[in-house]
Amino acid sequence: MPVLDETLISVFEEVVRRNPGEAEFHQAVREVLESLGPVVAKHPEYADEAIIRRLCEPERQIIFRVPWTDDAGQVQLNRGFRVEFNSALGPYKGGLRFHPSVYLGIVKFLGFEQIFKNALTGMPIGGAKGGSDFDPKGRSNGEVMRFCQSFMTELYRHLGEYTDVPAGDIGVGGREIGYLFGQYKRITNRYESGVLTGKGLSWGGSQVRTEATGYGTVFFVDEMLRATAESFDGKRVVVSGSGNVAIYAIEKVHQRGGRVVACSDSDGYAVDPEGIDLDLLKEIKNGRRGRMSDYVAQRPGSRYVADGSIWEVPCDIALPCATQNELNGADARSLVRSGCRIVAEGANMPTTPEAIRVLRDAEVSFAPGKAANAGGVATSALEMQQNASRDSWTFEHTEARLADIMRSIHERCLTTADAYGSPGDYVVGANVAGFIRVADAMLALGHV
Ligand code: NDP
Ligand code: 2IT
Repeated sequence: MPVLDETLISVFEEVVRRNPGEAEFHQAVREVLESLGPVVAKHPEYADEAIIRRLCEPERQIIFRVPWTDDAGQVQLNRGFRVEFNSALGPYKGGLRFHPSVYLGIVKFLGFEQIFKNALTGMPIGGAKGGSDFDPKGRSNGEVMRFCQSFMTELYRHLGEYTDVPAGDIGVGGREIGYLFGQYKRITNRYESGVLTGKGLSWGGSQVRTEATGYGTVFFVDEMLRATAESFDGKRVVVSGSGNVAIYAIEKVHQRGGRVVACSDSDGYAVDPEGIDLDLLKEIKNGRRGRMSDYVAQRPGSRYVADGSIWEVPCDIALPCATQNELNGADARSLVRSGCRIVAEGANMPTTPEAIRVLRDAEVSFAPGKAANAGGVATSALEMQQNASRDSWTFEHTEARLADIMRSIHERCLTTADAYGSPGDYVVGANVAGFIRVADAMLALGHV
C-alpha cells in the first residue's frame, strides 16, 4: 500500500488545513504525493525550492456570480469558478464543467490533476479548470445560451489565447462552447479562435476533438494490451457513462473488435449482450438528450438496471467514463471476481483510492485518467496549433497525431515507473513523469 513519504506529510497537512472541506482536492493531492517519495529523495532541489508546496497552491482562483433569466422570466442565480492552477508550461488549459455538484473542491481537484496530465502530453499547456453549479438538464437552448452569455460576461476578462484557454467537460459540449465563444467575440470584438477549444468544425474547431478523449483512452488500452501481446479482439468491455467520452470510447472499442456490453447514465445502466448499438445511442443522447431507459425501450435483447452498480456486469476491460469516485472498493472486488484484467480511466478520478488498492493487489492493470484520458486535452492543444497557424488538418492526420501522443504517454509512464522503482505501475509513472516536467520548468522560471 502506498504511503506518504516523511517529507511530504507536512505538505499534505498544509493542503488539508488551507483548503478545509475540499475532500476531492485532498484525495487528488494525496494520490500524487504518494508517488513522489522516490523523486524527492533523488532531487532535494524540489524541496529546497518549495516546488511541491507551490504546485498545491493555485496561481489564481476566480469565483463569480452568474445571474440569468429563465424562460418563465424568473431570475436564476449560479456560481462560476475558474481555478488557474499552474502556467509554468504554457497558458492555463482545462475544461469547464456545468453540473449541480460543482463547488470549489471539485474545480480544484480537476485543475490540480490537469497540471500533470497536460505536462504528460508533452505539449505547451498549463493547468486549469472551471465551471458552475448550473444544471443544464431540462433547460431549453435559450436558457443554456443566456446562462453561457452571463458566465462569459465575467470570465472573458481572465481569458486569452496566451492566458487561459477553456474547453468542455461534464455538461459542456459543442453547443455550450458555441454560446461561450459567441459572447467572447461580441464583448472583445476579436475573432480570437485560440481562446476556446472544442469549437465547431466550420468556425475554428479541429477534426477529432469531439472523439479525442474516448478514442485516446482506447488507444492507451491498445498499448497496454500490446505489452502482453493481446488485442481488443473478442474482449467484453464495460463503459460507464453515455456522454462525450463514453460514446467515443465505445465507438473505438467496436472499431478495434471488442464488444461493449454495458453503459450508463446517472439514473441506471443498460446491459446489451449483443454489443451497444452506437447509432441508436448517439441518436438518443446527442440527438434528443434522452436517457439510457429510452435506449433499452428501443433495443430488443437489452435490459435496464435502475439500481445497482454497472461494475457487476462481467467484463475483461472496464472503462469508467462518467465522473469522480464512481468505482469503489466493492465495485473493484466485483470486477476482480468477474476476471477483469484492465481498468482505464476515461473520466477524471473515477476510481476511489480503496478500489485502486484492490485492483493493484489483484494485479489488474490500472491506467489513471491523467494518462488514459489525456487525448482530449492533447487534441485541444492540436486545435490551438491549427488556430495559431490558421490551418486545418484532415481527420486522418489529426487522428494519427492523437494515436502517436497516446503511444508516447504510455511509453513515458512505463519508463518513468521503471526508473523510480515501480515497474508496470502506471499511477507512479504518470504522476512522476508529469511532475518532473512541470517541476523543472518551475525551477527554471524562479520564485513565481
Ligand atoms: P458528459 O456531460 O458528456 O457526460 C457525462 C456522463 O457521465 C453522462 O452519461 C452523465 O449522466 C454521467 N454522469 C455525470 N455525472 C454523474 C454523476 N454524478 N453520477 C453518475 N453519472 C454521472 O461529460 P464527458 O463525457 O465530457 O465527461 C465524462 C468524464 O470524463 C468526466 O469525469 C470528465 O471530467 C472526463 N473528461 C472529459 C474530457 C472531455 O474532453 N470532455 C477530457 C478528459 C476527461 P447524466 O446524463 O445522467 O448526468
Ligand atoms: O479533463 C480534461 O482533460 C478535459 N475536460 C479537457 C480539457 C481541454 O482543455 O481540452
